[in-house]
Amino acid sequence: MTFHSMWAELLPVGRSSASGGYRRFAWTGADADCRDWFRAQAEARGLTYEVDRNGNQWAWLGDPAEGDAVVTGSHLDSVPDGGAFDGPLGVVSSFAALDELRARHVKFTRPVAIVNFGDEEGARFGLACVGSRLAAGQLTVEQAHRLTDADGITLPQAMERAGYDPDTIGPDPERLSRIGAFVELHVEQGRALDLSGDRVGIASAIWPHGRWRFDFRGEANHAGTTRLVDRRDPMLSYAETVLAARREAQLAGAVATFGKISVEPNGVNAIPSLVRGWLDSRAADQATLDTVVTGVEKAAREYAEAHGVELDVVRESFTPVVEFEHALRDELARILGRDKHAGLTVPVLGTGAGHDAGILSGTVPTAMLFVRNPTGVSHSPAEYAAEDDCVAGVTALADVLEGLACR
Ligand code: HGY
Ligand code: MN
Ligand code: MN
Repeated sequence: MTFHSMWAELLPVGRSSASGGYRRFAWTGADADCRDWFRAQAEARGLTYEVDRNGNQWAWLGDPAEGDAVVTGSHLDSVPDGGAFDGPLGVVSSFAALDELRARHVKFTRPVAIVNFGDEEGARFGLACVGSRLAAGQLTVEQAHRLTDADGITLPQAMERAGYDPDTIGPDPERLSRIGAFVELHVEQGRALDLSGDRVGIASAIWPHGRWRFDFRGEANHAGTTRLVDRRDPMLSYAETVLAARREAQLAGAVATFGKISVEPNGVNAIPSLVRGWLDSRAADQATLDTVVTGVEKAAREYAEAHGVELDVVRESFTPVVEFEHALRDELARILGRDKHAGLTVPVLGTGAGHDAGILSGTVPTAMLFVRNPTGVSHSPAEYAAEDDCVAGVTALADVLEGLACR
């Protein structure tokens, strides 16, 4: 199996023929097909395959019980109509990098594993990085059991229907204690590498970011017969809040997006009773993020009051700032053969995108490699990375794994 052949095999899984985007949501059929693909890749290489208590998949080379393992991998699930690279590039590259190391006949001195973390995007249940948060104890079993999708199916029910035992979920400190370093390769979700002319870069940090649900409750009524003065229309408050989010983000040099909305009863000729909007906001530091979200909520409450609408705001997902461990980051720079002493700067870049590596960074030493994305577009069917850049990423990951696991 080459990178190209693995990529081609995975490409059609969970892809919408209508949009060309991916719908690989946690614990659905498409997710199961991705998981089958992962297991087949692991077993085809004679790796020890296992699924942990939280449904994350692992493929081991060597004995995990030895500890101090070097782990790589990423996720295979997607956002609605996401691209082909966000997540899968890291998993496919991990298998390809292992193949490259075997071709180099390296001698591993530490256990090595490839992981597929479940439900990284939170597309179905609204919380990002469920698999890695559960393992790291950043999501309690009670919180996980309360996660519910748009059809009212809870996470435990979805896991059970997918053939997994939801009663085992929970913190996995023993497993994480076996990891000496986790390195996640990911397509860049931005254009820094395209602008610098580099194929591969190293992550420095992840911006703090979160998701807040704004529930605007008004009064359902007839769209044709209700006078404007008599309306309590939540759609108006929502619309004004969307504009306020852009304004607050612009003022603060941050980002804020209302990308998801649900309307009840969602009829063309009915004034809504309820408009739910989800805010995603991110900033380079916590204080700025707090300023943006506070500003948006304050504006939303003023708009709601002006229209006789009630407002509830619920924080559904939050990830604090992540500063990747400097020693591991600098080790990657050294291994990649370019460091400041050689007069060459290693492209080290921050990101506003969340990752499992960010969740784990509080528990194990983690680092990230980025592969050039010429347009920077992500979370879209248009997401793209050139194959020669992807292959350069595989070589860089193989070099890093060799440098870390074959001392
Ligand atoms: O939303 C994110 O930043 C990531 O893709 N889960
Ligand atoms: Mn993503
Ligand atoms: Mn991702």
